[in-house]
Amino acid sequence: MEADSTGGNMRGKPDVEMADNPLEPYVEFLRQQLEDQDPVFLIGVIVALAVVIITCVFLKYFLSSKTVRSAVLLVGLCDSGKTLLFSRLLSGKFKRTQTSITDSSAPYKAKSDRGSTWTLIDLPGHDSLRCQYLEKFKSAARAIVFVVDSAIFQKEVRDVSEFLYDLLTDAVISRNAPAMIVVCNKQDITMAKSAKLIQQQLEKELNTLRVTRSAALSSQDGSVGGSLYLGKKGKDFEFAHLPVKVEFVECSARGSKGDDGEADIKNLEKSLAKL
Ligand SMILES: Nc1nc2c(ncn2[C@@H]2O[C@H](COP(=O)(O)OP(=O)(O)OP(=O)(O)O)[C@@H](O)[C@H]2O)c(=O)[nH]1
Ligand SMILES: [Mg+2]
Repeated sequence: MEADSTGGNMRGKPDVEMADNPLEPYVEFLRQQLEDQDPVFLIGVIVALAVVIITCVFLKYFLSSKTVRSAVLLVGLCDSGKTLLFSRLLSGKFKRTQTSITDSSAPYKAKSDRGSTWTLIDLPGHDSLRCQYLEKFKSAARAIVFVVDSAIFQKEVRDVSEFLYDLLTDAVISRNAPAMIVVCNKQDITMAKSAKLIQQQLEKELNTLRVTRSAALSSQDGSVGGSLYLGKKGKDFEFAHLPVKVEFVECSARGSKGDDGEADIKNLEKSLAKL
């Protein structure tokens, strides 16, 4: 009797739930329909569902891998003006700077209608620190702002080219292809070279460097052409030949009116607004 009444309860409970569950008639209807269907039709439905799920997973992966790259890196030789640019882009204010020994980062809102927010990261330019900081942040780079001191460019052309060559031939950077903006800074100084001239000189230097670097590599490990070749083979090097878009802009983080005046960084802000 007892077992019977317990069994009755156990049998009765789902009945009550079934009656309470508003979806039950639909589930029942669906089950009926599925039972009546042709197996080929069912396989078709399963395949279609699988395609939808795989597409969703793929889209999620694709979109998230894009959003991860939200860093705008400020790189360049020592004293080129990265830290002052960092301050001007974020607050517009002039700041006395000292050689950076670590990175600084802050959210930067682009001056566009979309107003996307990127993480602006100022990296130290000193040769002994440069590589380790670049390693740390390069995979997150959506854009690389390569800052050049246009006033002493002639003296630094070799070092600037070597640094730029390392960036452009880096496996991670060339795979992710972040936008590359070469900022020809310190245009307030009379001796400053124009962006056009800097571009031409860098093309000339990189043309030589890609020969000397690949020759050095092949004599080291016996391989020929193992590393990434910059530009088009058999043609003089031009930035336009690269898969990465390289843009040259003129700027002055200090501005023409000195420390108290505003910076002249409109060109850089325009480029950052296009990211
Ligand atoms: N005249 C002039 N001076 C500038 C300009 N931008 C930066 N400077 C000065 O250049 C010096 C170096 O600037 P920083 O911003 O510290 O240079 P940095 O690239 O951060 O240098 P590291 O941290 O050593 O890699 C400072 O005295 C700045 O005031 C500019 O557009 N014009
Ligand atoms: Mg600095």
